[in-house]
Amino acid sequence: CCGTTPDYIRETISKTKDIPFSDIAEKDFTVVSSYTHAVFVNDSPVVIGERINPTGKPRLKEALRNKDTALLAREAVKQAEAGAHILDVNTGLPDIDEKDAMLRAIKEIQTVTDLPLQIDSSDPQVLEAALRIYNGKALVNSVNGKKEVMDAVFPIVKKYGGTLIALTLDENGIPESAEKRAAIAERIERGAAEYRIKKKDIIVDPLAMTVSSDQKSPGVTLESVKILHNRGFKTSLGVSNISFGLPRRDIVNSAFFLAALESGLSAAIINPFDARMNEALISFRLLHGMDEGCAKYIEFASDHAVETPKTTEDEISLRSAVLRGLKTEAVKAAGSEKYRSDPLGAINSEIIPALNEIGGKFEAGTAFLPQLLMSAEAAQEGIGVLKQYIGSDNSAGRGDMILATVKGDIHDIGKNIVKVLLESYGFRVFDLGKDVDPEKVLECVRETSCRLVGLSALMTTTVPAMEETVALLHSFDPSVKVCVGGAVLTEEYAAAIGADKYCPDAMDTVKYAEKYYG
Ligand code: THG
Repeated sequence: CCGTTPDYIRETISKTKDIPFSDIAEKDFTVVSSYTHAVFVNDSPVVIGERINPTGKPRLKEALRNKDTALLAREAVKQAEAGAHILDVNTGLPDIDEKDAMLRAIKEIQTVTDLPLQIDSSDPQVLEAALRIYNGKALVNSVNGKKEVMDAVFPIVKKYGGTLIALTLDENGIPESAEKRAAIAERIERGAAEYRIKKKDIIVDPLAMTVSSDQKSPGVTLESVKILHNRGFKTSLGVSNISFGLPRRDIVNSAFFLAALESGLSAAIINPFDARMNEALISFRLLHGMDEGCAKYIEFASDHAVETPKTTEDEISLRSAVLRGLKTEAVKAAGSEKYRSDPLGAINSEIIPALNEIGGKFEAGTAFLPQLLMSAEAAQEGIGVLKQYIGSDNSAGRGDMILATVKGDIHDIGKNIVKVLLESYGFRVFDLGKDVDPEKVLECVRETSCRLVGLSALMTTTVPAMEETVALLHSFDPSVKVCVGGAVLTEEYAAAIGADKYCPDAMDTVKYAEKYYG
């Protein structure tokens, strides 16, 4: 792949063979990772988004039962945008196949966000299946002090890697004293050591339980965090548990959150959309020397000068649905009233800018191929809906154009957008599809009187096929005009492969066709 030929390997060896080996060094940090990056659990508190959890969410329950992953994808993207560092994924419902739902969820979530995941299940079989397909070092939520559970979970973590969340409960339940909870943590640490799972790869959760049933328990939990922190354990809590059964949970949650942070909490499972939680966290960082020059706080304060972030699920615009790669949302937005009268406007001002933005991020290395493809698919679905409103009465024959995505390339989103635009501007399009042989394009030119061709290629590897097609058409008839476009092309490159015109975007192709037909 990518030029790794025997020659390349030979060359690499000759250039590196004299570099001395360095020994693998033990690294004493707690880290989880996704397929793109690592999140370190150290002094700065880590936010774990709690929203992918059916508890108390009828719509998510329904979606899990129907194997509908769109809502999961959306919750994942929104939590990432709200600043979560890690996402908890819990698919436990009594009447569904939890393992199947977990696998579905992880696959979907990994395509829309690059955040590391915390796999939340009490069933070791679900944990194992999930770790097998997870790309990275996951947070494994959870093990506890029960022998049976330790025996089931440690081997899985040893095999697949992962950072363990250890709940301080055992065969006798949850101890009422902080000392006893810490003692369970130490027992779990010893048990894990037998599997060579290190203390740094264990995050202890001393269990937040609702204050509504026992008003002493939050104090015990906070005390436990302090003791564990002092004994060198990283800690984590399901902070929102504290307020189950109470009104205005945000008030209690944020007060408890701050107290836990002050006690040394390393990671918190919270609702990242909650304004009070975000205020607590940003202030905590500011007051503990984690916000140089108060920059983050000032940015936050000016962003929230008037409005506070909503906790409700607001409507997602077509542009942001495409940008975030959310297909179902794109279809919904595209079908909304406001675009019916101006579907072309929707393509031009919503879909195309979103594709340009994600394309730019891809080039800059801040977005990755799966995200690019998800956006392309969302765009395609959105365009599919908008097409119905464009109306076919204006196909009055302003001229014809042949379109093809070149041989070897199966990414036809760009070509499809060009087609929709051309048709809506009154041109007739011969769409040859994707992965099209040069001969096939020539055949179409031969059989029709059309002498205007548009070629697209998304990948560098398929540009030679584009060059070949251009040459073939020009050798058949030098008057054939070929315009080219696609993510990797540039003006210079288009000229170098003998194309008649480089079209940086869909509208440019329409303009070129208009000019051609005068
Ligand atoms: N420790 C560990 N893992 C955990 C918990 C813990 N995982 C699950 C839970 N506790 C943490 N996650 C949540 C998720 C949701 C809520 C609370 C904790 C919650 N949900 C609202 C409800 O049920 O009413 C609904 C939310 C909404 O619709 O906005 O409160 O302690 N290791």
